Amino acid sequence: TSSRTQWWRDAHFGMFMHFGLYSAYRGEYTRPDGTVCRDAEWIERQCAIPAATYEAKAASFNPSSFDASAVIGAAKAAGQKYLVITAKHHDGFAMWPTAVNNWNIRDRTPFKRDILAELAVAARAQGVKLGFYYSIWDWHDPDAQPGGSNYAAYVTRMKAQVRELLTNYGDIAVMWFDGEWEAPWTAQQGAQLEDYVRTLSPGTIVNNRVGTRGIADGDFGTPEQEIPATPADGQLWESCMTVNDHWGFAAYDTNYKSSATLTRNLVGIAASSGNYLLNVGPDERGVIPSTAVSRLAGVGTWLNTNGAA
Ligand code: JFZ
Repeated sequence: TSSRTQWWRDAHFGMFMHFGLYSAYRGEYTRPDGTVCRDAEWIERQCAIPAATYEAKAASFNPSSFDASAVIGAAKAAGQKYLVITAKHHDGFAMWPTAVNNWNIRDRTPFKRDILAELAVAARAQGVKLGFYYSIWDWHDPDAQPGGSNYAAYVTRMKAQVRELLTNYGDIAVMWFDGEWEAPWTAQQGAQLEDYVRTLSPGTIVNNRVGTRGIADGDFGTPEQEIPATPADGQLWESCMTVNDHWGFAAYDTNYKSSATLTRNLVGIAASSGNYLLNVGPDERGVIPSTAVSRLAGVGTWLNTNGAA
């Protein structure tokens, strides 16, 4: 518990945002035979979408209604102090114009804008901290595949992307790694990546999925969809949860938690000195579903009414 993590421990509440090329499917893939397969941010893998088909989808991904100020405003209205956006999920698609490859929003979509730059400007203007989710597992880079001939070359590219994220967008509050469990990723590579982040950006708080989720990996543990009964000794922790039943946008998923449930989760987590990272998934236009926004706003109303904001 260093002063470096003070703001994060005080914050207790952040917005998680799963937004990527998968959002363009709206949770449904219609196969060539006309049958429909449903999933969200895992749709490429779970629905066995051919790589060429998934790549072609990028040409129609145009989330032109994305409004970074509105996103940050929704977080603020909920009482959330930081935002963690999926810069790159398992599909490997970069939501910023990375120079490392052309599998990114600028080179492949008609949208072309830099989601991360827009969020950085809006977050700074409204006093919300910004963090990036980055998947170590990568379904797109040939060298990252099981049996890929040159995983070291992929790791070099990954570090180059992490450098972009930590140097091109101002202060980055959190690096939230994921997908360490499937990649041919070792504890040593995790420790090296964590050191790399520390060197580039000493103030950035790092989650434990950078390595092997040990007590010494990163700054905080990441229980998922649960409030741990007995938090690990001395380790900071953050529970990530969905507002409905999926991380990425799925039009058919209207199973939104009530504001009361979300508030109870937040209060329970904060009472155990944890953080609550509550996810929303913008749709193919870049808009957070209005029900999600209003359920979050209900939490903010409770916080304000009870003097907890
Ligand atoms: C991962 C991703 O695969 C998923 O798409 C989403 O981004 C989520 C936040 O993280 O999924 C996980 C990761 C860890 C566990 C379960 C699902 N886990 O520890 O049980």
